[in-house]
Amino acid sequence: DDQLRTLATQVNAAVADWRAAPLVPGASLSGPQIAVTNPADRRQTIGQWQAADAATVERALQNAVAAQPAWDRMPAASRATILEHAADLLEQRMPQYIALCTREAGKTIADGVAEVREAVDFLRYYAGQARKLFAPEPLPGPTGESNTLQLQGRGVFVCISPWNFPLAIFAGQIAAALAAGNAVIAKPAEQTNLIGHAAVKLLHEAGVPEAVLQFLPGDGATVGAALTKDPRVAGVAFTGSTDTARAINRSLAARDAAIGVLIAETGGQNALIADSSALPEQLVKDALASAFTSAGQRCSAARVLYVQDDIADKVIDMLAGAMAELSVGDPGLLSTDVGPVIDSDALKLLEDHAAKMAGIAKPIATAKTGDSIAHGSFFAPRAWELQSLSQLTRENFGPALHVIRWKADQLDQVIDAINGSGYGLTLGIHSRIDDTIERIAARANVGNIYVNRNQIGAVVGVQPFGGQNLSGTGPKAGGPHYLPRFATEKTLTINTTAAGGNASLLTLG
Ligand code: UN1
Repeated sequence: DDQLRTLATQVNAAVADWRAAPLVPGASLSGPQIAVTNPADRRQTIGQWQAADAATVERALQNAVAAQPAWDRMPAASRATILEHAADLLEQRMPQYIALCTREAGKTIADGVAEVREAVDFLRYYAGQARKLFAPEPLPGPTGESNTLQLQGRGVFVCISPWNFPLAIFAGQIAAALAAGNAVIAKPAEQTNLIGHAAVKLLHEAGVPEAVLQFLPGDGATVGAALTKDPRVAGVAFTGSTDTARAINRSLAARDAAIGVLIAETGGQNALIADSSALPEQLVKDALASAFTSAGQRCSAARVLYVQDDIADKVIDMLAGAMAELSVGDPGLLSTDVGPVIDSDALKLLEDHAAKMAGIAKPIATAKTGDSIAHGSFFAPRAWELQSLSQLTRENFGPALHVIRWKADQLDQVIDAINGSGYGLTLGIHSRIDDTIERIAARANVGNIYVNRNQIGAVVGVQPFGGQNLSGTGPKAGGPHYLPRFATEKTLTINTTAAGGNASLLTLG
């Protein structure tokens, strides 16, 4: 529509000399400027970034420790007001943030819009939660005593975020940690430093003190590992691979300090189960959206389509037809369905996967690509038919879908195989039979189940998002239990009489 066209024009016109460097008060920055290239066209440099060194990491920790108590003592409602102001600013400046998502992360315009919206939603949601949960709560108790439960920030929180939601998840983690009264050190994914830098600047502009929210771009060893092993860090919010989450957990546990908290959201081997009562048109549309939106670079994306054999031929045919219609190319064009993958390493992994599939799977379809892809990291969406889920040994983070047929008496085996992958993030179900839907939903060990729709795009506050087992620690992002995990609880019991003793004991006594 017209609004989207106007937005796309603004997005594509937004050019700036985007820069990212550590945002750490008092640090003296040195070191090389590293060029950032556009994943859709590697010949284009869109900005520069500079990595943090060990001295900058140390300075950031000192700043955070010094600044946190005052931030924590502020009423939660005042912190919330600042985050809501940031949400307003982000909304006003939508085109330039979408532009960054398109150029640096290769997001389509539609994905860019969703990305900014989700960031705005996270900021407002955790602000609202903080107002509700952080007010001191008087508890009933015996006469002669007052009892209050109060949430407080844990201290310094490190937020390590992924490139696939470089604004939404980045801002979401930070918003929760800040709302709860923590000082935050944010380490973005190395692929999306420019977006992270712009988001942190915006939060500063909205009123978050610079020492309360610091920005440390850099690699996992110099920045990530140095932070997570430091005893001054009270907790880490992390979204990324299961292996990295494990390493962070080990590092937190090994410190000679209080045991740090880890809130991790990791990968998935997400399935979509369709039985013979599924409506093929709807199924194919939802499978396509679940597998190929954002070039399949969502941890929520469908990787495996289990289709009951009665409808399998028809569905596979329609899938191949629909894939031929996908438009793969320039993410800045409104007509593009699938943009590039994030970088050449990601592309290489997918190409290796395709080579492996060529040996063991039956090809179903490869989407067509236009001329615009010659210089970018593009992987045309692909689908194969497999015999069993055990043929997939890892999560394939891109537009790759695997179809497996099942027979009427094999439903339990299908669910066992999905649970057996060890992951448990999203699950799609396409069926018109209530019993089947209930049976699958009850037995599948996953965090988010979607019935007769696509299985991506969880909405903050509406569909709290996060998985089980290898897919993460919980609590779910955008859900009511997330924010309290960033806080510590304090019970305050005051004797309101002039006599000594313990009113509770007398009452219970
Ligand atoms: C992720 O891919 O890391 O439900 C999370 C969704 C998004 C979250 C995906 N809101 O698709």
